[in-house]
Amino acid sequence: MARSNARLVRFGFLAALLILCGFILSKGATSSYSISTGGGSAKPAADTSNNDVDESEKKIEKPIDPKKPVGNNGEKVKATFVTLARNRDVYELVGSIREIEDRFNHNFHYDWVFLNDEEFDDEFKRITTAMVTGKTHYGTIPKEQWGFPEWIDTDKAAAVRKDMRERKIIYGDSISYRHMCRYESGFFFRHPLMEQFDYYWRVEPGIKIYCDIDYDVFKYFKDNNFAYGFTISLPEYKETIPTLWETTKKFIDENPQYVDKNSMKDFISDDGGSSYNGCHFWSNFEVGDLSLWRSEAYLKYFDYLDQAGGFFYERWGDAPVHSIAAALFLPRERIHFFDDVGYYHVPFHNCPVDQKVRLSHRCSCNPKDDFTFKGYSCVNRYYKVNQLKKPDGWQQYGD
Ligand SMILES: Nc1nc2c(ncn2[C@@H]2O[C@H](COP(=O)(O)OP(=O)(O)O)[C@@H](O)[C@H]2O)c(=O)[nH]1
Ligand SMILES: [Mg+2]
Repeated sequence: MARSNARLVRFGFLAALLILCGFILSKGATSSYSISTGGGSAKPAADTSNNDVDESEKKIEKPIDPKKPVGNNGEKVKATFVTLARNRDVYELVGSIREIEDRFNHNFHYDWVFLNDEEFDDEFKRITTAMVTGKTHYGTIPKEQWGFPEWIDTDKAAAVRKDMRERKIIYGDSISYRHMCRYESGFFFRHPLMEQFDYYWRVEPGIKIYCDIDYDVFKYFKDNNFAYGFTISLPEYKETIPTLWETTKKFIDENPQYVDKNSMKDFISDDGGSSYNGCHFWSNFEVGDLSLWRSEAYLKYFDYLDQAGGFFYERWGDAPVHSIAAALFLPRERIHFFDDVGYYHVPFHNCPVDQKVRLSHRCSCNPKDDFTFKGYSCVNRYYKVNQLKKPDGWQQYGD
């Protein structure tokens, strides 16, 4: 009797020990660590406690169709990435494509249009097609869009380049850079390959995207009726655009109907439009509604600038040309500042200063490098003229 009681006690003790072990194990051997980001999209720490999984939850997930868009309910906007590049740019470009794909496009599979003033070679096509998860398209630029128009005095243009070389103005002596700026200003959106699209995102070689973009940027643009989006803004070198503003003012005087009554003119001028403060959206990154560039206002404006010859007699960039047009022809609410994507093109960084944004979007950048609120950045002015509230803690990252 005593023996069987002792056996019962041993059995009871063993059972209690087993239950205790089970309980400890079920709590998980490793500790988990989670940060509350407030953004709501950070992944929860792995939950190892639920070993009693309902049978119905054990089913194997079907593999996701790699070409099926996720995160936008399958509703794809007619949109594309677009890159102007030379064949030799391919290895600098693959890094940019990888950044865009890893941070955004692997979920959405938007197409990519590549444009070049020469034929793309097989190596360029093979490599870029392997990198892009959407369809790729390759276009050659017609000669008349990448050359001196017949009304340009090429001797005068050559004298300008010589002078700019002596004054060490960046790209001041380059012919191809001028063709590039003119093409990006006035023609990329008219290429036949672009005709099927309503929205675009411009990408250059050597850029970085620092944060996860888990929403469909194009759908976001469409839903919000945005027409132009930027990440970095700064003043243009005045030496490259001595008469751009005078020419613009003449155009506006002749065509006042094109200036929107709620335009963001106060972003580009500090004195009511008398002079240009140089603020421009850095156009190596652009997300936009192509109908802005296809509008009568812009087509006429570009033509006016082109006739004036400043792409060759000066060195007008596509960034100030696009920016002035967006600031004048659009209502201000159609211009969008991306404070959440994180972006780099030498030498400036956009790194969200708001920690909540950085953590929830897994941004891989140092906010101390952020240019957004530095003294030289025009984004300060963008916040001011639009009466926007700067993110918490921005002062820490200004100068
Ligand atoms: N096809 C072609 N693309 C060019 C040429 N020059 C510049 N680009 C492209 O135009 C864009 C701007 O040129 P980039 O050298 O990056 O100028 P930066 O960013 O102002 O220093 C990039 O996408 C280049 O790949 C050219 O002569 N031919
Ligand atoms: Mg560049």
